[in-house]
Amino acid sequence: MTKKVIPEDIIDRMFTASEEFYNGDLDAELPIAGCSNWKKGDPLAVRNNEYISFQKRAFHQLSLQPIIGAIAARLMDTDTVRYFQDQLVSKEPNHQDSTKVGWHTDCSYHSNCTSHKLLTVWIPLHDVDEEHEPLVIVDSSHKWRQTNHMRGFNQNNHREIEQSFIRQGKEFSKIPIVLKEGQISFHCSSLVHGSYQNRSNMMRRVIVLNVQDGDNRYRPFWNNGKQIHHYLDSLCRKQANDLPDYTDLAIFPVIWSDLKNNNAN
Ligand SMILES: O=C(O)CCC(=O)C(=O)O
Ligand SMILES: [Fe+2]
Repeated sequence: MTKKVIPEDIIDRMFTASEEFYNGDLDAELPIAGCSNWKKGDPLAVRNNEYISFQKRAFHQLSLQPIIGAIAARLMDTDTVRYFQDQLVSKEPNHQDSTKVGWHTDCSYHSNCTSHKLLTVWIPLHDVDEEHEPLVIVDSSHKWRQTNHMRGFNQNNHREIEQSFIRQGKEFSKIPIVLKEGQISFHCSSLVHGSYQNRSNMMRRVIVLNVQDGDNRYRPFWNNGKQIHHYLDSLCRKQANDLPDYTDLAIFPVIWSDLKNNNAN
């Protein structure tokens, strides 16, 4: 959790961009299917839109904030921080049980990455109090084993998952991350997290940004005989060996580089 590090005018601009986005005002259509991309008329109470910087350029202004990169570089102990993906997650107001986000780990969605250092940045577009249902993290869960296949984001089975960890002797201690506009939080990709229903009377909106360290590269990955692909694998350039290149700056721009900043001094 940080103090206020993102200026209010940038957050306000992102809030407006999210409204424009929901009204169909896009800069680019995602060229292929295969990711969550809520659109008007979809019944889902959690609106999940991935690769939003790709779809609407205004969101880059937030995702490329150097302060985010500078903090991430220290947390990941790396000299280079690259964008990996971002998403707009909103929850319809008023107690809807279906606005829960199930317990999951983000590394479960990043199996094609060689690095275990990827971080998620949670950036609310307004004050997020208890009633809006903040992000909830599970204390010390990044040390638990066998959590790298928890793809439960869209599940509504909190109690079931909790009980299964408790049966294994784990303490399932939940910490809500209440933030003011301009504050952000970082979590490592092996931390178990989710959230509960939005009890407020406004839509709860956040930008979720994933960043990769300088050493991260693509690796082929199979789960139960099925090859796993990341959405951007088919959009980024290829390496000489024909595998996706996670250092392609056109898709994964650098947010922070100690090398660049040292050269500038
Ligand atoms: O906003 C939420 O409730 C969940 C977001 C999330 O899964 C994340 O920040 O990694
Ligand atoms: Fe997550």
